[in-house]
Amino acid sequence: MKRIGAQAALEQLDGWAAVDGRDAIRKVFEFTDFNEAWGFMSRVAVKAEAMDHHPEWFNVWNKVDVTLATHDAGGVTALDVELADFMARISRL
Ligand code: H2B
Repeated sequence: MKRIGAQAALEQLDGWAAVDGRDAIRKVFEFTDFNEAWGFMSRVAVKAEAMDHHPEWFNVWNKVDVTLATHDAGGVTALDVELADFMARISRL
């Protein structure tokens, strides 16, 4: 997968930001409670397995802090945009 870089990805996405010191993008999703946050993570986990493309993430109660990059490519690719788009769709449900 070809690296497109964080800036190109950010032009296509809402609410994501570049990460300092590496080519990656980050967004903190906030939910009403842990149940909603974990439900989100479960749906993303199934999608990530299907894509064989996995998020770096950290959860505390109702927040999920997500970083996306394609490790094999050394930076952000279309796979990260696809996963970010999926997160946008399901977090609005
Ligand atoms: N996820 C991400 N974000 N980047 C990768 O390069 C990647 C991955 N590679 N998930 C996959 C798994 C690879 O390690 C396996 C062996 O296919």
